[in-house]
Amino acid sequence: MDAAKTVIPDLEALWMPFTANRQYKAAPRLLASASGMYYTTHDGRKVLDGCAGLWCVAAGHGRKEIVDAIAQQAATLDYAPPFQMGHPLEFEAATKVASLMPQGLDRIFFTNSGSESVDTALKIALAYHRARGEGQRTRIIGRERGYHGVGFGGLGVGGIGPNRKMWSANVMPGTDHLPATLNIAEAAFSKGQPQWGAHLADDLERLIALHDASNIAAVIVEPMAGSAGVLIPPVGYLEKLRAITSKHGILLIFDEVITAFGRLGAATGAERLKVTPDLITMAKAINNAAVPMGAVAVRREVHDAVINATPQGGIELPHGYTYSGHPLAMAACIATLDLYKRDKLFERAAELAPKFESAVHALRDAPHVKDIRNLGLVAGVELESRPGAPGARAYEAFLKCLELGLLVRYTGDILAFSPPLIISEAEIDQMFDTVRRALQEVK
Ligand code: PXG
Repeated sequence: MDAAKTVIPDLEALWMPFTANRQYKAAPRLLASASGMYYTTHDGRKVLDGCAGLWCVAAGHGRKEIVDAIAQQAATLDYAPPFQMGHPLEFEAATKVASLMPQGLDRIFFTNSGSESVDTALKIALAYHRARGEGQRTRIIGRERGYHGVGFGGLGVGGIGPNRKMWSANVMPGTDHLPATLNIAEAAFSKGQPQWGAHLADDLERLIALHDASNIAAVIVEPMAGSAGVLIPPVGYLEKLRAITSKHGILLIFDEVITAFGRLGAATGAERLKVTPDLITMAKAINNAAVPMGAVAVRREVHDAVINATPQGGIELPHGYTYSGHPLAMAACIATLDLYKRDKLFERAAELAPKFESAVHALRDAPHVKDIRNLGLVAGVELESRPGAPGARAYEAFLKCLELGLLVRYTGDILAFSPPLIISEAEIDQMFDTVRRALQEVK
């Protein structure tokens, strides 16, 4: 096919994000096209997408309904300024997104990425307390190993050391961190939510005693932490966080950039895990990643408090982006949410989850496997690190999988799986059979 003849372009000008630039450019890996469950590489090889791009292409690639909606919108209204002006699709999209959120979280702010959604949510939390005359509530609690994007706010509440290190003195101050919930010694090879670990939420009481509740605005956690290596919330843990935050007037923010829109077998992680926060951040699958887009869903009382604190005619929240509510992103969002509903993809994810769970846990006896964790259509396989070379084994497994026709994600020595929700049972087997073969070949 033509793709096989694609010439590799000059690679030098592009500074690639979160990439070992020199290593990559010495042996580049390019994707040329995608359809359904598969990418095609620049040299014409078909690769099964084991990670929905980057946890985002939930409906699979190149869906005609979404492509057509974007093309039609580009020809109708390419752009509209979002400040003091509006266009119909952004209101329609907000209503549709709101209809999928837990009850009460029905006010929607649009952004262009997960990082922007996080910083927006943090700003709204601070604005809310200020509006209520509690402007001293400024501290925000995150969690170790949490990933909340790369803005200075998200870095501040984030808990991934290497991401913070370079900017240590500049990340948002006034934070503190709960402990991460992963404990392999206690909960290795748990299927779904681990039984061990709910007590880790009690650390929030310790932080409240330290900082005083009157100074704390919000707690932000991923209901299931993806980026740092698939950390599943222990049974009862999120419930405790909810109870403690409510008791102390602290807002609870779920960062659902990965978990919203079907990944866990429901519209949101909140719905799947039966704990309702006050704000939810989203991006990625909100429009199948077809156009950059994010959103924040806000509990109505939080929204109303901020809106009503400013006199009529005043701008209630001095915040927003040139591309908030971008017409192409909105068109893609509406088409995507319609597709999820028509094809019952959230239900499909829930139905496939037991098969996915047994297939990934069958890798337990594969070489190097130290732990396996899963929830919905997400799984993490943690490998024993090679002595003196942390991360090397997972990187080699990633390369080997790619060679064998499977794209996976890796972080440290953890392989992460999050396929499009359209994956078939046969493709689930194909995916984990490939992983087994790759692990057998990795030293
Ligand atoms: N919050 C969460 C929970 C995320 O997973 C972001 C915020 C930031 O979103 P943007 O759109 O600004 O990138 C994310 C992003 C990985 C990986 O390898 C995951 C993300 C990004 C890059 C890599 O798991 N998630």
